[in-house]
Amino acid sequence: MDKHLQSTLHEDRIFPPSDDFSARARIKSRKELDALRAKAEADHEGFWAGLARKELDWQTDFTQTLDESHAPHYQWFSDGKLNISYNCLDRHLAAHGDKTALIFEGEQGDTRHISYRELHREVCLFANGLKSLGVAAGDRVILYMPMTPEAVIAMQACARIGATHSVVFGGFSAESLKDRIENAGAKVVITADGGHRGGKVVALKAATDDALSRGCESLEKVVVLKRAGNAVTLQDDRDVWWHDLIEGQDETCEPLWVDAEHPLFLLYTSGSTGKPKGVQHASAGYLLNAITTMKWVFDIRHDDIFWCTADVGWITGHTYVAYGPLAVGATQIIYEGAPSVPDMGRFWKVCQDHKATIFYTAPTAIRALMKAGDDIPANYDLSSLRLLGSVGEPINPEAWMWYHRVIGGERCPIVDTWWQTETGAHMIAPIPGAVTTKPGSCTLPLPGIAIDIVDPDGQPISEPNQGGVLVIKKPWPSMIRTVWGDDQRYYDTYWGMFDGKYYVAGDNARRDEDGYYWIMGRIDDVLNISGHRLGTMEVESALVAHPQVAEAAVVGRPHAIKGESIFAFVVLKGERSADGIDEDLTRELRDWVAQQIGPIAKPDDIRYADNLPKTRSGKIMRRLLRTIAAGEEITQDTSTLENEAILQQLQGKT
Ligand code: 7RM
Repeated sequence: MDKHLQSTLHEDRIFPPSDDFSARARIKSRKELDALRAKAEADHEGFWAGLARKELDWQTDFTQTLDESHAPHYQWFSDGKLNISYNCLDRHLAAHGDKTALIFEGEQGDTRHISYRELHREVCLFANGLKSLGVAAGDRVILYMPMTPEAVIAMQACARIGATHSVVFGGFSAESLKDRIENAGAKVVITADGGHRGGKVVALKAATDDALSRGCESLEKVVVLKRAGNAVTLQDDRDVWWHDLIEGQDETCEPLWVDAEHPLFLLYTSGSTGKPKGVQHASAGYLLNAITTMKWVFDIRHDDIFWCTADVGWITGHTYVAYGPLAVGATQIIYEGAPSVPDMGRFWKVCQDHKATIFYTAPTAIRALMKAGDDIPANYDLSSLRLLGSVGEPINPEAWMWYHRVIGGERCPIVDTWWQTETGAHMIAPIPGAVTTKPGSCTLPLPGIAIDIVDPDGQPISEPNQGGVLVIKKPWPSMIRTVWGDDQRYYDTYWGMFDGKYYVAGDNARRDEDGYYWIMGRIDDVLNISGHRLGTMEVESALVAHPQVAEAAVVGRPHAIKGESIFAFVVLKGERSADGIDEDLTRELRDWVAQQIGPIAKPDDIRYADNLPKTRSGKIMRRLLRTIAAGEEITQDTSTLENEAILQQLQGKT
């Protein structure tokens, strides 16, 4: 069997930054970037200590940069004190109090502009409201909210008083909400009557009531924002309207100075077992990497209009909506709803109407918008855009090219950012004014981030294009601190594979001859065809490169001779046959893949469907597809799927 993961896909297109972009960028050349990287390599702690003092406002300076005495529970700047909300709001007021912080657009078209001064006021009022409910430093507060400014206000208010928030995505069920409230031992839930999503009202308060009726012993109070105006029932002793809570509160609220390591938030990821896994982040280190990446990767400037489309229920919505843009004093767009309301032009209309300059979204959205055709974006003026970003999954080169050509007008650099809930901020990404991009590669590790690729024995793989396990070799400020209440699970999941030596991300990757990183897929999804180990990404990208294919997912299916054969699920740009089978096209696609990357990667089976099973944040769930490909009944939990109904179709039942 191959020791290394085999790579078969070759991509020769390259896109150097334009002189114009580089001239105005914060980091202007590869030389400048390499110097920064060399500085970090020469003195890892000194590099981060310098940035921590430059980029953060401290109430008490720190004397120790990195404390390794509890490794792998690393601590950064641990005897320093600061407040995260102060760093996001107060410090901008004197010079930029009237600058717009948030441009909000609801799904139904309502808009609001909120300045830094107004946001600060709202955060103070609400923080005082939380205090009046008895919320104190270290208490856990759950947010189960629509994507409105109040979600950001509530997160910032928690940070202001040292409460640890945990946002549960509004699309999750009452049962998942209950599990998270119980695991966190939360005292308060902040929710809304409802939110607008996909043309419907999502009844958040009703789901909260349902969750609380199933247990949640620790829960004392529920705060309810009036948003959608749908009918709700308030329980007298437990529930309070947001507007009643802030009524008469003081408009100032002194920030509570907390330790650098104070738990800022928990964010639950579903994990492979049923029990939710609460990724715990700290304060100072987290905000530091949020800030450095806003500057390095998004090249954020005073006059930018930044739009990250992620919901605050995901890490992307924490780092690049609730914290990063505010910490650097930027103006950002928040959109409440779905990209398809009223039609697939909504994102482009929002970009046009609010003059977005930086747009950051996920490959799943890019592929869906690409499937809708070029005519739709052509109806909008996208000339304000200067930089595009991608996050969440490998972006297939064809989707990258479409994004570049149709959305970016061949003018905007694309930053393909690799990172995780656990890493807190971008780890591998191009610096747009300095790094030549290649479609499908997240390019180079950021300064101060020690990435490597190792074989199953933990030996670094130095030959180019040999796939292996992606690891991070040195601690970094915004790293996960633990799994809430389960240090053993923290160790087992992220450090166990190489006995605590490296942080293991769970992805496979290769590095090409220029040192560029290419993510090949999750370790658990590797295909094993006659002893050749292949990642999912390359076969999928070869399929997506076919003019008729919009999206593809491949999995291994048990095979008597080869061990595994490749089973591909394909979404076409146009119509598909009713039974999901199309022999002519299948023959063509098999030949196409053989031609693009070699006969070894030829799918034995191809099934056509209207969509793929995805998590709520848009990642393809290959685990379920493996069960379907093997012809087995699905016994896994499918409630975290965004589109549960698609399973019937994928099984060939509709
Ligand atoms: C930010 C986020 C993390 C996993 C990660 C990868 C995949 C994310 C990229 C990517 C290829 C990218 N956090 N992933 N970004 N794969 N290229 N640019 O998504 O915790 O929800 O997921 O997502 O597998 O390990 S996450």
